[in-house]
Amino acid sequence: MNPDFDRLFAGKSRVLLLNKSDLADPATNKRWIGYYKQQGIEADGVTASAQNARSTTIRLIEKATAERVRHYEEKGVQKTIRVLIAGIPNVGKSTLINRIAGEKRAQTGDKPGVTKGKQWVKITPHLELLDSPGLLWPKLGDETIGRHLAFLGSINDEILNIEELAGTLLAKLRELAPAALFERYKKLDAETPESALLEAVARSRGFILKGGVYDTERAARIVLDEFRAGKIARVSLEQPPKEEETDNPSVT
Ligand SMILES: Nc1nc2c(ncn2[C@@H]2O[C@H](COP(=O)(O)OP(=O)(O)O)[C@@H](O)[C@H]2O)c(=O)[nH]1
Ligand SMILES: [Mg+2]
Repeated sequence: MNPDFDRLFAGKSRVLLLNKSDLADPATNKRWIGYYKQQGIEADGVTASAQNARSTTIRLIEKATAERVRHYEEKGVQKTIRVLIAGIPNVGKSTLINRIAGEKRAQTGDKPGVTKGKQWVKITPHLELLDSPGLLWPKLGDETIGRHLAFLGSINDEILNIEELAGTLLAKLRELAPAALFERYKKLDAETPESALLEAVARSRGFILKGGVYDTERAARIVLDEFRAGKIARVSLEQPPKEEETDNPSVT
């Protein structure tokens, strides 16, 4: 999560949707949800492409805003809740909104004010969502965070050394999900030196250029694509801090 969000959205009601939960390790998803709940933040895992995304999102928002809504109702005012969907690039913000709004649109048909793009999208009579461009932050912190963002496709691949990135990802996957990795790329195993991982993928897929040179660039693209599509394994790159460290809710 963008570390600036705590500051940017201070004083606002906030819910946390852990999207693409279908791509992450289920046990780690649970730990992250528990970690945020412990800090008093409504959180749940969603898959924007699945059926439960709409109901889970609306349920969380209604829970997080119930107090304010009640406050206004006591004054006889029916407030519309407006929610900004914010997150780093490529986490599925637009997919989520389209998913939720698409179902709604199918029910209600064309209606003024219900439009896609950079406008408020009416979800229920008193709930509207707004999409936003992905937000990264100026200093990505240590190298590991930048690398994880690159693995996920949150940083434009064009400014990255794809082969180096894919090689590092393969080494990480060999730690996190060795069996699944070796199953997918048969020429790769526990003994393969780190510098030869990408070539092993090229050999596994028969990516050979004229002159018998392995096409490691093509292998790199395949590894990144397959990882991002969840074809290699369900893995989580980061774990929540251990419980003793989470006692203080201001820890980010
Ligand atoms: N597997 C999986 N893919 C998703 C999910 N949500 C979005 N995607 C894919 O992730 C990519 C980025 O989605 P997009 O909505 O454009 O992300 P945004 O940059 O946050 O708006 C697209 O290829 C989506 O199809 C999800 O829950 N699971
Ligand atoms: Mg988007």
